[in-house]
Parts: sequence; C-alpha cells; structure tokens
Amino acid sequence: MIGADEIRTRFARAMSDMYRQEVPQYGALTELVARVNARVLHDDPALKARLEATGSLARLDVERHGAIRLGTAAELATMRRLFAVMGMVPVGYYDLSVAGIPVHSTAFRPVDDVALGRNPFRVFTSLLRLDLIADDGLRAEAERILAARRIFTPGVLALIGQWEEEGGLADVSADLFVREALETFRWHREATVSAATYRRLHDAHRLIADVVCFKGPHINHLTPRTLDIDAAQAEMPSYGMRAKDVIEGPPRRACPILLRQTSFAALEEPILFLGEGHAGEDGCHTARFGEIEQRGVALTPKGRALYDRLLCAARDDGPKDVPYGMRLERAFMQFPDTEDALRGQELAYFRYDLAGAATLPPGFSADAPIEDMVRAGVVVATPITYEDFLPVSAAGIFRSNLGGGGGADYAVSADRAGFETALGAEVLDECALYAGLQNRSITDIRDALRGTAVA
Ligand code: OOG
Ligand code: NI
Repeated sequence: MIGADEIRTRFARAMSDMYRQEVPQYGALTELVARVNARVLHDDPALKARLEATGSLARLDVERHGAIRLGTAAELATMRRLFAVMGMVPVGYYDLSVAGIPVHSTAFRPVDDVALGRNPFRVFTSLLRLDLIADDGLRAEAERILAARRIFTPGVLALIGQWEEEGGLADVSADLFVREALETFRWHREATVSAATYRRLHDAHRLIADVVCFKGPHINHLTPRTLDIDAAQAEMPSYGMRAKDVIEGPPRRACPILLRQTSFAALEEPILFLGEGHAGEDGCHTARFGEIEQRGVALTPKGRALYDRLLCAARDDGPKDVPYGMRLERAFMQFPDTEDALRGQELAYFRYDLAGAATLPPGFSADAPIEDMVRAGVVVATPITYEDFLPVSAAGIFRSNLGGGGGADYAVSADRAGFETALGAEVLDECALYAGLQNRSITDIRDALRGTAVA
C-alpha cells in the first residue's frame, strides 16, 4: 500500500508538470523563485540552518498551493473524498462574499507535522454561491448547466471508493489515481455553453462564467513559496511578468508573520463556444495566473485580532495621499517584531525542542515554565509556520485576476453551516491545530525531562 503522503507528492508533481505545460509563465515563475531562494539561503546561513533543523528546507522546493472553484455541493463533497486519499482535509472557512466575490472556501491540506514536512501541498477550494445571483432565470440556467456536467472520471470515482473500502491503494493504483484525478483539474478550451450564455453569466459576475461554462474546475494557479517576496516581486518584470501592484498581507518584517502574496495578471486565453445551430464561435477567457507567497509564523487568536485591526487601519483610516505600503508599515509598527515578544505576549505559536541532552540545570523541575527553560538555554523555540490563507488577501488575489473591479455588492454574510452541509463534513479550526502542535511539543519536553529525572 502507498501512503497518503506519497500519493500527495506524486499528485503535486504531476499537477505542477501539467500546469507548466499549460501555462509556461508558471515555469518561469518557479525558476525565478528558485533563484531568489538560493540567494537568500546563501546570504543568510542562520536562516538556512534553522530551516534545515526543522525539516523545512527539504520541503521548500516542492512546496505549492493551488486553487479551484467548484459549482455544486455534490462536486465539493466528492472533492473532499478525493483529497482525503492524499491526506488532505478541509481546514478553515473563508467567506469572500463580503469582498463582493460570490464564493465561500476552505483549504484542503495535510495537518500533522510529519505530513506537512513531507509535502505541504494545499488547494484553496471555493464553492460558487448561486444563491447570490439575483436574477432567478439566470440562476436556474446556471444550475441546469452545472447539474449536467461530470467533473470526475469514472476511474477516479472507482479508486476513491476502493481507497475508502480498503484504506489504501497499491502502487499501480496510486499512479492510476493520480492520472485520473488530474483530469478534473485540466484546462479545456471548449466552453460547454454558447457565446450568448457565457456573456449573460459573465455580466452577472466574471467568476460565475468561469465556474459554470467549462467542463471542469481547471486549476487556476499554482503558487511556489519564496523566502523573499519583495525581491521576487521586484524581479518579475525582468521575467516578462506584470506583477500586481501591492503585496497582500502584512508588511516585510524581521520576524515574518502569516502570509504575504503577490501574483501576475491572468492570461487572456482563446476559447471555443458551443455553436447554436452553427459552428462554434471563438472567444477568450481570463482565469489562469501565477502567484508567489512567503510564509511566516502562525498567529494566536490574540495575534490575529491585532493583525486584523492593524490591516484595517492601514486600509481604511490612513491618509490617502500616503502610499499603501507606507501606511501598512506605519500601522504595523504596533506589532511586536522579535520572537521573544511574540512569545512573551502570546501573539504567535512556537514549537519547543530540547536544545541538547535531556538534562536540567540545578534548581529546575520538569514542570518549570517553558519560557524559563528557553531563557536558560535548555529549550529552543521555533516559529510554527502558518499553513493557511487570509480572507482579505484571497479577495485581493481574486480581484486582481478578475480584470479589475469585480466587486459586486452582496447583502449577505457568511454561511459556514451551508458550506459544511455541502462539504458533508465540518472544517477544522486552524488555531486548534497550531495550538495542538505547540502543546504537544511542550508535553514531549516535560516527558523527556521526567524520564531522565527518574533514570
Ligand atoms: C483563489 C484566490 C485565493 C490565495 O492564495 O489566497 C488564493 C482563486 O482565485 O480561486 O488562491
Ligand atoms: Ni493562491
């Protein structure tokens, strides 16, 4: 039997190869990121040593996230089963309707630290909210079109069933699974609708046309992870890419927090509409783009609340004649920027490890506060990487790839319960996962110290 981590690794590689063929600029982007990362590691041996010690260096070159947009509850529920084969489970709920985008989303990803270390491949997965289409006739038409399509191959459905029954897949079946699953994410230049239908859906919202008018949920970007997003952004034009104006997320920091992202604009691609009693008509569609990301430490709810408040301040209150980047820098001066302060004020999650042998200095007990052990040099604290996404940033990424504007005004709020019903499961709480990792590392240390005390 092939383990979930191995199937995920094979799938992520196959997806990356496919996307490189479909969108050559993605290949250029991975080269740019590889070059920037090599330079950062060369110039910052301390960072390199730390990444090596925590197993993060090995995953850096393969690390990617992608995104898809689904049309129906049934598609989402089956997608959950498909990702489960690869050890990817839904984490977090993201409501994009507040930003004028008619979807809500989750991220399918591995959750335990061994799996994350092997390959942290994640897919930001959105479900179209047809309930937000105001026009009843148009909504019914979109529903009809979506109900008729089959985005999964019979082969992949059979293999998912087999995996669920037997709890694993043999080597050959695993390869077959990867091949069959990949079909769902492939680009099809033939639309399933006429030009007129496409136009009507597109006018309701560009995203609706992207989800409804095609055979399946083409992967719309794959994102490599960079160690210096400012450098990568600055170099994008020399690789022939037009970068988005602002980097989403927090500003550059000595101790990177959460997630910073930027993208190049979606490509205009030729498509072929279904003919209505005549030959198909040529058209074009913009959906697929490239993105890069830099990941920092995961924040506690307290840290996240501070982040949200400062981000809001930079976006809304700052004097508008000051460039956004500067307003952001200014606002975030209030966010502590040393690891000691982030730990001391419980703003971020850390993983704790014994610095050396499991021995305690005189006067220490295995139950001493972990912070005292860090100060005494018995224990080292390492930031836990943020593995998730940010709704405001995601909205910015969506918007910049919907050809400007794209912000309808939806008078609705989040519908987490509705999303979970469609999914057929609850989404996991990301903070509980980070807290679990942190607490387990502390328990392990105390156990190890007690073990030596007894011996
Ligand atoms: C997803 C956009 C969000 C991210 O990295 O925040 C996203 C989409 O455009 O479908 O990928
Ligand atoms: Ni993305």
